[in-house]
Amino acid sequence: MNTFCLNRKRNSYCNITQLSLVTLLFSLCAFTTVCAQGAENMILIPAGTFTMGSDSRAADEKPKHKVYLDAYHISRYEVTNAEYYEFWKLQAASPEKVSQHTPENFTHLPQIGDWPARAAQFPNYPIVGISWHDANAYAAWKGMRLPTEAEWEKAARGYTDRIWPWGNAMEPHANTAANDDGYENRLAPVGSFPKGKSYYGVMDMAGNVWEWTADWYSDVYYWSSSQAAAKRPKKNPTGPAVGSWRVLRGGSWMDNIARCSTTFRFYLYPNLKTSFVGFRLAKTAEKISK
Ligand SMILES: [Ca+2]
Ligand SMILES: [Ca+2]
Repeated sequence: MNTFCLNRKRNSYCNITQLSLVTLLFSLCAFTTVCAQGAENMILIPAGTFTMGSDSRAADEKPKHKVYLDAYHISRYEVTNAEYYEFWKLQAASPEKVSQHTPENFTHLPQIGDWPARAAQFPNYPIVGISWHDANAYAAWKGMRLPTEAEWEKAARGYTDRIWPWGNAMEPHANTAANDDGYENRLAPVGSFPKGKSYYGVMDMAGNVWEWTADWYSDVYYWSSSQAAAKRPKKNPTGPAVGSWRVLRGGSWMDNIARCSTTFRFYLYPNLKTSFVGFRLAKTAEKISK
């Protein structure tokens, strides 16, 4: 793991102007070979069937049913401020675009801060204050996409039926609203909870920031998938065809641990920019022809 890109300490270049400060950051980053979304930090999730949903939790998570997914990659970490800054600064040639993809400021939350200063101040913290559209634009720029809801859930729970990415015990292995996780009422740098990694090694799938997925939300999606699965498990489902809200998964620093489970489903209007929503990337694995 790259120590610069995942350094937990705040840097102290406070007397330099915002832009030169951020430029300095990325000059340094260029000398390193690994940032959070480097190729080695895209985790291959093998093809196969997994169990989606839960029989014992919220109504929209029911019932358990089988879903088949082709192999895909998902990013080990939530996308960081430093990474998003690389994308954002390239929009500078178009005032319309730079405005469109500028994260929301959180002056009242100094632990998150204003953009772009926070890209240098907190480079390894997850990007927040971005809409679903911003997340999509970033993913496309990286040649990737957002995970589907099914891809997100498989990466979080593996082939087991884990309630949380690490298992079924309610332990402080995630940045939630609890006071015992080391990050009280604030974000944590990505990858701060190695004991909370999923079966596949994906980090922060519980807590820290909610993560936009590609899918529209429907409260009967799991039920309708289960009806189809009774004949044959759905293959690479992409969610409802239409909707008003996009699905978010995993819970955040503002949520109790129950909402950070591997099956809990949340949703927001896609144009909302909040202090508790970020995203991670996915990419379909290339098929090797014989
Ligand atoms: Ca916390
Ligand atoms: Ca998360």
